[in-house]
Amino acid sequence: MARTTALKPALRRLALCAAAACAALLIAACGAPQDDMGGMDMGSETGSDEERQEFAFTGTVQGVDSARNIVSVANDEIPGWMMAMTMNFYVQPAEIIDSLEAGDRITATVYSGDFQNLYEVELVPDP
Ligand SMILES: [Cu+2]
Repeated sequence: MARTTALKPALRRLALCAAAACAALLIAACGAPQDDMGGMDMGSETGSDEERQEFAFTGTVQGVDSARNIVSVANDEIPGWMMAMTMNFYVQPAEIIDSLEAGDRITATVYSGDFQNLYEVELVPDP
Protein backbone atom coordinates (compact mmCIF):
# COMPACT_ATOMS: atom_id res chain seq x y z
CA MET A 1 0.00 0.00 0.00
CA ALA A 2 2.65 2.48 1.03
CA ARG A 3 4.57 1.65 -2.10
CA THR A 4 1.66 2.36 -4.41
CA THR A 5 0.84 5.62 -2.67
CA ALA A 6 4.42 6.78 -2.82
CA LEU A 7 4.67 6.13 -6.52
CA LYS A 8 1.61 8.00 -7.60
CA PRO A 9 2.98 11.54 -7.39
CA ALA A 10 6.09 10.51 -9.27
CA LEU A 11 4.07 8.91 -12.05
CA ARG A 12 1.82 11.91 -12.34
CA ARG A 13 4.81 14.18 -12.67
CA LEU A 14 6.35 11.89 -15.26
CA ALA A 15 3.14 11.74 -17.24
CA LEU A 16 3.65 15.44 -17.86
CA CYS A 17 6.97 14.67 -19.45
CA ALA A 18 5.40 12.19 -21.80
CA ALA A 19 2.48 14.42 -22.64
CA ALA A 20 4.08 17.80 -22.92
CA ALA A 21 7.74 18.22 -22.26
CA CYS A 22 8.80 15.16 -24.12
CA ALA A 23 6.50 15.90 -27.02
CA ALA A 24 8.39 19.12 -27.48
CA LEU A 25 11.66 17.33 -27.05
CA LEU A 26 10.67 14.72 -29.57
CA ILE A 27 10.47 17.44 -32.18
CA ALA A 28 13.52 19.29 -30.94
CA ALA A 29 15.84 16.47 -30.07
CA CYS A 30 14.40 13.04 -30.51
CA GLY A 31 14.32 13.02 -34.29
CA ALA A 32 10.64 12.90 -35.10
CA PRO A 33 10.56 11.40 -38.57
CA GLN A 34 8.32 14.06 -40.07
CA ASP A 35 10.51 16.87 -38.84
CA ASP A 36 12.94 18.78 -41.01
CA MET A 37 15.90 17.31 -39.20
CA GLY A 38 16.80 15.10 -42.10
CA GLY A 39 20.15 14.26 -40.64
CA MET A 40 18.49 12.36 -37.86
CA ASP A 41 16.14 10.44 -40.06
CA MET A 42 16.48 6.68 -39.97
CA GLY A 43 15.15 5.44 -43.25
CA SER A 44 11.54 6.56 -43.19
CA GLU A 45 12.05 8.38 -46.48
CA THR A 46 13.16 5.30 -48.30
CA GLY A 47 10.49 2.94 -47.20
CA SER A 48 7.82 1.83 -44.85
CA ASP A 49 7.43 1.40 -41.13
CA GLU A 50 8.72 -2.11 -41.57
CA GLU A 51 12.18 -0.67 -42.00
CA ARG A 52 12.24 1.08 -38.67
CA GLN A 53 15.56 0.98 -36.95
CA GLU A 54 16.25 -0.92 -33.78
CA PHE A 55 18.15 0.52 -30.80
CA ALA A 56 19.58 -0.99 -27.63
CA PHE A 57 17.93 0.71 -24.68
CA THR A 58 19.40 0.99 -21.19
CA GLY A 59 17.99 2.81 -18.19
CA THR A 60 17.08 2.83 -14.53
CA VAL A 61 13.54 2.17 -13.30
CA GLN A 62 12.04 5.10 -11.39
CA GLY A 63 8.57 3.76 -10.68
CA VAL A 64 6.22 0.93 -11.56
CA ASP A 65 2.46 1.03 -12.22
CA SER A 66 1.70 -2.63 -12.80
CA ALA A 67 -2.04 -2.01 -13.09
CA ARG A 68 -1.47 0.00 -16.25
CA ASN A 69 1.62 -1.88 -17.40
CA ILE A 70 3.60 1.35 -17.23
CA VAL A 71 7.13 1.79 -15.95
CA SER A 72 8.83 5.14 -15.58
CA VAL A 73 12.44 4.88 -16.62
CA ALA A 74 15.36 7.29 -16.62
CA ASN A 75 16.92 6.23 -19.88
CA ASP A 76 20.54 6.73 -20.75
CA GLU A 77 21.19 8.69 -23.90
CA ILE A 78 20.33 6.47 -26.85
CA PRO A 79 22.07 8.15 -29.79
CA GLY A 80 19.67 8.56 -32.69
CA TRP A 81 16.65 7.64 -30.59
CA MET A 82 16.37 9.83 -27.50
CA MET A 83 18.42 11.99 -25.21
CA ALA A 84 18.74 11.02 -21.57
CA MET A 85 15.46 11.72 -19.77
CA THR A 86 12.81 10.15 -17.58
CA MET A 87 9.62 8.98 -19.27
CA ASN A 88 6.80 6.48 -18.94
CA PHE A 89 6.88 3.39 -21.12
CA TYR A 90 4.74 0.35 -21.73
CA VAL A 91 6.81 -2.78 -21.27
CA GLN A 92 6.94 -6.09 -23.05
CA PRO A 93 6.83 -8.87 -22.14
CA ALA A 94 4.12 -7.65 -19.77
CA GLU A 95 4.97 -10.25 -17.15
CA ILE A 96 8.32 -8.69 -16.44
CA ILE A 97 6.70 -5.73 -14.75
CA ASP A 98 6.16 -7.87 -11.66
CA SER A 99 9.89 -8.28 -11.23
CA LEU A 100 10.76 -4.59 -11.63
CA GLU A 101 11.10 -1.98 -8.95
CA ALA A 102 12.61 1.47 -8.58
CA GLY A 103 16.35 1.42 -8.85
CA ASP A 104 16.55 -1.57 -11.16
CA ARG A 105 18.74 -1.34 -14.22
CA ILE A 106 17.08 -2.64 -17.36
CA THR A 107 17.91 -3.27 -20.97
CA ALA A 108 15.38 -3.32 -23.78
CA THR A 109 14.95 -3.01 -27.51
CA VAL A 110 13.33 0.15 -28.89
CA TYR A 111 12.47 1.32 -32.39
CA SER A 112 12.72 4.57 -34.29
CA GLY A 113 9.51 6.56 -34.15
CA ASP A 114 8.20 4.59 -31.17
CA PHE A 115 8.90 6.36 -27.90
CA GLN A 116 6.24 4.68 -25.75
CA ASN A 117 7.20 1.02 -25.79
CA LEU A 118 10.09 -1.02 -24.46
CA TYR A 119 10.42 -4.46 -26.02
CA GLU A 120 12.29 -7.51 -24.77
CA VAL A 121 12.82 -5.87 -21.40
CA GLU A 122 15.40 -7.59 -19.25
CA LEU A 123 16.50 -6.90 -15.72
CA VAL A 124 20.23 -6.38 -15.32
CA PRO A 125 21.42 -8.41 -12.37
CA ASP A 126 23.18 -6.55 -9.60
CA PRO A 127 26.91 -6.99 -9.84
CU1 LIG B 1 11.74 11.36 -24.16
